[in-house]
Amino acid sequence: MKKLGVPSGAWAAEAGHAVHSPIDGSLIARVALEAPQQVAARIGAAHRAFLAWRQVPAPRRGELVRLFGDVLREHKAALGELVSVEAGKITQEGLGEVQEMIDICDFAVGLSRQLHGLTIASERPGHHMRETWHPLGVVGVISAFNFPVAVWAWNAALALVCGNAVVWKPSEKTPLTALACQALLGRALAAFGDAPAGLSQVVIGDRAAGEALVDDPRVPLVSATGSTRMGREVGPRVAARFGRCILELGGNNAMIVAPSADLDMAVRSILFSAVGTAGQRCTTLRRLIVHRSMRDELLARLRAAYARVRIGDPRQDNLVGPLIDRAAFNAMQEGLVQARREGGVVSGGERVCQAEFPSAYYVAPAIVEMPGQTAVVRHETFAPILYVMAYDSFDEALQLNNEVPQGLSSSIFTTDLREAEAFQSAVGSDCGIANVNIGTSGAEIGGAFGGEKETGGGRESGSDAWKGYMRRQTNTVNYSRALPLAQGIVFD
Ligand code: UN1
Repeated sequence: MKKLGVPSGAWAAEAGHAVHSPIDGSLIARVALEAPQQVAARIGAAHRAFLAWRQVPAPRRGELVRLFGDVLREHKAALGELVSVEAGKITQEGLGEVQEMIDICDFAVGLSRQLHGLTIASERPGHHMRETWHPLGVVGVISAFNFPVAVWAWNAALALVCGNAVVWKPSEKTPLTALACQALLGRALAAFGDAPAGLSQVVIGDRAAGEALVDDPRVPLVSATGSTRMGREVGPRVAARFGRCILELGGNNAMIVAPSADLDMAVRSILFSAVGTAGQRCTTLRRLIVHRSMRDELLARLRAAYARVRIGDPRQDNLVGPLIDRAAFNAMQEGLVQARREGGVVSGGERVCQAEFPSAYYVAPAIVEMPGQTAVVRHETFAPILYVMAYDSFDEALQLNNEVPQGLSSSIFTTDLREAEAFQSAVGSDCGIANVNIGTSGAEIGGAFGGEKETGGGRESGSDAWKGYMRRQTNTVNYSRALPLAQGIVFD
């Protein structure tokens, strides 16, 4: 592709990588793509910034993130709107995504006065042991189109208070929101005053730029969000140079609806989880495992709820906006064809709003009754398709929940305490997230976010996920005048 003679991210009419709005398919910008050498230069600058930043006391680093949270509060509406324009999210969800950024900033500020280590009892007299957490280095962040700003913020807010620099490669589908975030962080940096230059960088680039980030030994941690296919490439490449990865890959999230479930709550919850963000969250509800005795009633209520869902321009009063692009639409249609072939009965799924938006891809969310958990159900199709399967025993429901390759989010609707606890026990759901009486999506930042199996095993956001962004050091200090060896070894 022809390179623009202007800095990356600059708007230009004549050349560069085209950015389209999924709302109407229109061209909204062209951005220059950076070559691998430019990525390497950014990593070098970020590394230099890290060498200074790691010496700044953590609570002072927290002040930068506090200022960033303030800037985000001030510009929440504008950034939320840009998320709608570039990623197609409805206004509420665009705003919600920015709120998630603000929340993680608050969390990280508190964390900046903690970053707790341990003191450990030594077996030797006159010795003490402790565990210390140190800054790690440059953190590479690779993010997907569906959470174009929040996922970066989860990583960046923690990485910055942990004393690291950040190099971010956003999805090629959403470079504008990334540049906006970088500009907003720039305001916080200006207010902060003396942060080292180059602490936070954005790389607008294609696959080659991503590879340059993944392969660079100056990047000890790569936090990558996207498809399992992407993770299968990134993971081994980072491991080959003994780097560390936080992988947030595909989800194929299920909800069990048990005989004792509160159906009113279940229906509302299914609706948000399955059709919210047009089915393009990694936590989207894709599999509904419903007790056979409730199946017909739940399906009838769901169909009624689906029929009322307003689909259209995400900036208007609608609940479902567009799919990101034509490829997403095609993948959805292929999924539905395969589902029919495997015995599924499909309702919905067709293209809508075509007259108003001939170059955009709006769909009616689909409900697919399946005879069992066939191949298509075990595969994550990033679109609003809800597969419905019946179960007879709780064990069978649990087995269906667990027998897919992905392991991100799961939930059960039940008022039976035994089922609720069993679902969250060691022999229950095998997912990173297991909820009771709420849906699979819409996690708060306070908990660790991530999943098992093909979801990649990484944890981001709350709890002690910050430890993934630091290096652990074990310290043993001898304050005696003797030199005892561990394990009682005598060596003289
Ligand atoms: C994602 O879809 O990539 O739980 C992240 C949720 C959000 C994050 C989803 N807090 O739906």
